[in-house]
Amino acid sequence: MHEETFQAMRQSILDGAPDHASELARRSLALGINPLEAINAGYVPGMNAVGKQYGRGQMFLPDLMASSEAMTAAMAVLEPELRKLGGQRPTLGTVVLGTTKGDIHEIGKKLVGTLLAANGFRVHDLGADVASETFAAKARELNADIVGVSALLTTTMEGQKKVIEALERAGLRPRVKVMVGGAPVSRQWAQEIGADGYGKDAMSAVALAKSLLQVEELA
Ligand code: B12
Repeated sequence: MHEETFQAMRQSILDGAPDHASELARRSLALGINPLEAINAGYVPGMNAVGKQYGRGQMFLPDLMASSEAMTAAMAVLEPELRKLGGQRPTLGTVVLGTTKGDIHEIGKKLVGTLLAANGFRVHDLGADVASETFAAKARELNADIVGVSALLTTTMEGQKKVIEALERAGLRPRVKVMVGGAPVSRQWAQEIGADGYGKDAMSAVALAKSLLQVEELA
């Protein structure tokens, strides 16, 4: 129904145009488009297309950065609306979230945090390029139920394993569940490193967090 708007959103990411991306986000809210649908049908496909073009050598690092700025601009408009969907629900559990050491990608991880918060989780986002010991220290401090670790580079996936090891050293496993995600991460990798679960996107991350804590699916 809103295909034209979604197409314009995809294009604003490909063009690396932050002002246009945020303008479209505002317009979509005015049209009554669900912010999550705008992200999933509009902006994320744009990021995926950018990733493919960069991988094929058809786009370069400055283009990648401009596209990520456009994505961040759109998210800045949509995030507060997503959070509102969470309302005043009781807290389902505490999640400590971050991207592994050496990895500065955080758009997807932020989206995971926003949706978890919108679904009633208390989320503490450590940001990107986070040392494994920092995950463990924060999990202890907040008495976290779940630690979520993002990695977007094949070279930083190993950091997810290091977080699990840091939690073990701190005596927090298996009480604290670990979920992992990020474009190069798979269910098989999650099993290999002894994580409790893998989420392919932000929606699955919410379902996974609920199932790890055995929380009933809320309507
Ligand atoms: C945007 C981007 C950047 C931005 C990041 C800006 C930022 N603040 O985040 C900038 C320009 C800075 C960047 C830099 C680099 N990038 Co980059 N980047 C991307 C790009 C195009 C999109 C990533 C993105 O935001 N996707 C959109 C979000 C919504 O999706 P997502 O991140 O996958 O997250 C979803 C799921 O994975 C999941 N998820 C994510 N985290 C978690 C965590 C948990 C717990 C769970 C359950 C789920 C989950 O849910 C999310 C929401 O649905 C990807 C290509 C791609 N398609 O992935 C390349 C890509 C990841 N980058 C790549 C590279 C090579 C780099 C650089 C090394 C480039 C360079 N030469 O310097 C640097 C790395 C610097 C560093 N040390 O980290 C490669 C990685 C190759 C590899 N396999 O290792 C990719 C795949 C591009 C390519 N095709 O070559 N990049």
